[in-house]
Amino acid sequence: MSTKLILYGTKHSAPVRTVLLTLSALDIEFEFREVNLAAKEQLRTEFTKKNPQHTVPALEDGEHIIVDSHAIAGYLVRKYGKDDTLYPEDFYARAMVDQRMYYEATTLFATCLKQIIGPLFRDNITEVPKEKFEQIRQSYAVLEAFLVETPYMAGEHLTIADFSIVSTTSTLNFTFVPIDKEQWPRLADWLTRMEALPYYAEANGVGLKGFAEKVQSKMPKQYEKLWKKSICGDQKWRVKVM
Ligand SMILES: N[C@@H](CCC(=O)N[C@@H](CS)C(=O)NCC(=O)O)C(=O)O
Repeated sequence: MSTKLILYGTKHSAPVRTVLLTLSALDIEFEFREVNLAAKEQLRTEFTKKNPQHTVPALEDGEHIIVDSHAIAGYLVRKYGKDDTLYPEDFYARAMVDQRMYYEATTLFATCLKQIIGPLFRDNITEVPKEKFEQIRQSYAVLEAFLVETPYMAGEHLTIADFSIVSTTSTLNFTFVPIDKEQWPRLADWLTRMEALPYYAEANGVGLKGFAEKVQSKMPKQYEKLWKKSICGDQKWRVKVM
């Protein structure tokens, strides 16, 4: 590779962690450039020139800039992957991966996570409305259904759909609605298998833990109450990545 890839982002961001997981799985060298969202660095002209959507992640590959975690993950596999396992060339297999990633983008991230995070960090609310937790539970039920026929989110093998979904689902699980292994056994098992990937802790766990600490500081009372009420009383999920 002639030019080193540059990834712009913060490890607290779930979409950024999707890209970190993909880069790790492909064993690609890259430079990480921190974009501090709290300081609104994503709105600075030097960044909006690269990404008018002012979102992270953004990837610089020589003269090209690619934005959106799903587009970046697919690009990385197609350009740098030794084979197509993580993002299959087969039309149907790829459609499955794409569908799962659209679900992540529109529901897990945009509807579940972003709608909680916005008010928490932008409007300084300290209590998340209960219906938001119900939306997360409903999305866990959909993920459980995705896993009925196959061990991974989009088929028999690990793909970038798993990276995308684990970045948000691990965040929702760790901060807002712990995954109850009685209610969603396939989802709990899948998450355990994802956590066992050799690069998981570094690529997803570190940023996830940092993000969870920020959430806890924003809603300390509700956070404790949520975890006390959790059916996963052993807090297995919570300590796993620490
Ligand atoms: N669909 C996008 C979502 C990216 C996104 O919204 N990132 C958030 C951080 S998690 C962000 O950069 N927010 C800053 C802003 O919108 O100004 C992706 O998957 O990359």
